[in-house]
Amino acid sequence: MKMFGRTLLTLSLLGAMATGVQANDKVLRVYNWSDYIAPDTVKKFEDETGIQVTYDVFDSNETLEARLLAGKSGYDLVVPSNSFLAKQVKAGVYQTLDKSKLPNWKNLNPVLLKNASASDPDNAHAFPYMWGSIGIGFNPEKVKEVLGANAPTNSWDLLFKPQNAEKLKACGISFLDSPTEMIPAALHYLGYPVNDQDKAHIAEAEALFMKIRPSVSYFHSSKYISDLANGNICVAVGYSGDVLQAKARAQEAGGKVKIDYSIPKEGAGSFYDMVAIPRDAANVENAYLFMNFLMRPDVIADITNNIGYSNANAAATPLVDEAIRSDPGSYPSQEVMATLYAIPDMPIGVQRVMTRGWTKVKLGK
Ligand code: SPD
Repeated sequence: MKMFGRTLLTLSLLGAMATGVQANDKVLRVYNWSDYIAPDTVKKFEDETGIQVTYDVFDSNETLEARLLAGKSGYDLVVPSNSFLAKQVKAGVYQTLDKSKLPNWKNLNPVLLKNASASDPDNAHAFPYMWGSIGIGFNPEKVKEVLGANAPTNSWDLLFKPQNAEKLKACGISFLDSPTEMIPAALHYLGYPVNDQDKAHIAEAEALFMKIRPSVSYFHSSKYISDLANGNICVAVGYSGDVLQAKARAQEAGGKVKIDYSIPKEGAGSFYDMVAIPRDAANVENAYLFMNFLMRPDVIADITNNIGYSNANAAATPLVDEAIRSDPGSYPSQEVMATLYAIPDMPIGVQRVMTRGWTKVKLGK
């Protein structure tokens, strides 16, 4: 029996190789950011197509990139940010998209497609899923208790001024565990370009973190959602939609904990998260079906309504809850948008320098 099964498998693989068509069982393996999909999206897709989805999550580009560059990630669909995409495209990590298999592409927002094409000319390998900013999530009541009514919650001074961080230590501070996002934030605060490759300037940015390191509770890129919501920390540098999820959870839990999100007036990082098919994906046709499904206005609007991030689908906008569309954290004003900078795409060598420095920051020595 076993032998027969193996022979059949071998024959179908040989057949697939001969026709150039990749094998597609009724399975799909997706690797997405944590807290980045509606609770029933995958089930809806499975019910409509009969395809079984294995859905895994990560919480940093660094983690995703390590898997992709090691080769044979085992995934059919992944979600890198635009700042990492360009390098990965050049490294040949992704398949060129056959847009004839994506009839719902027409629903995507042309302005956002154009912005995203800066990392992937002609949007040849990926489409934008969600976008957002990296700002400050905070508990206004606790921050006020510690720093008074004039606490600079609209400025990076809130955290980068050691005298503020020292006081906020009492109620808990967290930063994203991502050197490629946090070091540019410090460079920007210090008045340097966010894509500054000067090692002395990068060292200054690390030194800024070292000064406040004793006041930081932890560095993590997803744990702050629940910690903000249940009052375990009072300030988190985090992703816009994740902070809005913390706010929603706190409200659902009775509203005792209040959470706000601010995009600091000095400016903050912005990102697009992009959906792409790895070169060695085993279930390419199913990946196209899932991509096309995610481009459906009803599907993507439902995701935004659950996770609080703005999607890149123009046709979905009328279906997005008014509360989200009018939230300046999800949909900032034009004025605020003008203060956002794109998280820079750093050469691998500079990325390594940042990662080494960041390890020292986390260790505090
Ligand atoms: N929980 C989902 C977080 C998604 C954040 N992606 C951001 C990447 C920033 N470069």
